[in-house]
Amino acid sequence: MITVLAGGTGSVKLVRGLVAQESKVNVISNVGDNYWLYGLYVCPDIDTIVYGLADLLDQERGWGMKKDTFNFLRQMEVFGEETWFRVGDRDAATHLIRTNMLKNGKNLSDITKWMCEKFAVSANIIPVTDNSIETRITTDKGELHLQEYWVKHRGKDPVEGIQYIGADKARPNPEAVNAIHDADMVILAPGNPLTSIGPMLQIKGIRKELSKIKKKVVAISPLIGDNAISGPAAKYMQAAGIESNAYGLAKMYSDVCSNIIVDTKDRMLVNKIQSLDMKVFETKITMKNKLAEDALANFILKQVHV
Ligand code: FO1
Ligand code: CA
Ligand code: CA
Repeated sequence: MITVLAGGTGSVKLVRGLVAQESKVNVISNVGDNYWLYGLYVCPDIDTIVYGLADLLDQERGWGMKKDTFNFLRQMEVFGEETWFRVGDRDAATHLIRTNMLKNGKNLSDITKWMCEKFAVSANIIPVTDNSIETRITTDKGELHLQEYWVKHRGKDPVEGIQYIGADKARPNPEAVNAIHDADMVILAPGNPLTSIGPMLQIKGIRKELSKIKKKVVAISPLIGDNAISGPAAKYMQAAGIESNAYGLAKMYSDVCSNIIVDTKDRMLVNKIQSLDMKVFETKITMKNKLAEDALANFILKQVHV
């Protein structure tokens, strides 16, 4: 049994590759990106993994449902609402039903399980906590919710800091703790280290459980050289005072992880990473198509012995 800690867009391809090859996969999902919009509770990372595994994800965007329409959003615009967060019509149904279930007293874990059943997703998707965590980006213009910074303001302003509001008080999902404890291997997906994996590591119970079994934890770098394969990871790492390359990532994860997979182009960093007492594996980490997803998943499951 394997357990993956995952964000959304950067993580979903690897999760799909792993689920194709392994019968029992737990996915512990980030909730720091969750966002209230028009009274609806949007969980981008959970939904991206659910849609990705159900083959409903819009692959080009990396979020939302494929072939979705935007009539609901256009009508909100008519009503004078802000529409920078592009919720599709079918996607809106997900947020609406989830919000109703929350209002009826269900927790996010149970709702997510129900959602997996409805979308015929066999992986066990576990929100890292049922409490609220909010990732906030500090810029010279003040503090913004991650979605406001990245989607509304298009990630333009220089980042001064990143905060995880609520993470210190959040109770780790007991199922997530067990999924880490019982796993043969725990994988830190190649999501954004600061905004996808970072918020989960900030929860004490999660961090502690990972550090206990760190020999079994394998991180996949989302970077090649000084840049992220996609998204703003490098910018956030620099803002957090972390070198934006595989070495910086390894150092950031070194308390909770003893193995790291880096791209073959980063061979020159291997010795330096090994000095952190980490095992380093090299392979091609970009996943441009399904074949590459399967190849990376296969490499992790077959070539990395923990
Ligand atoms: N990302 C965008 O860049 N623009 C959007 O309009 C947008 C809408 C959206 C709707 C539902 C959903 O689940 C995700 C959505 N995302 C969008 C992606 C999401 O906000 C990501 O969490 C962030 O891009 C940060 O990783
Ligand atoms: Ca995300
Ligand atoms: Ca992400």
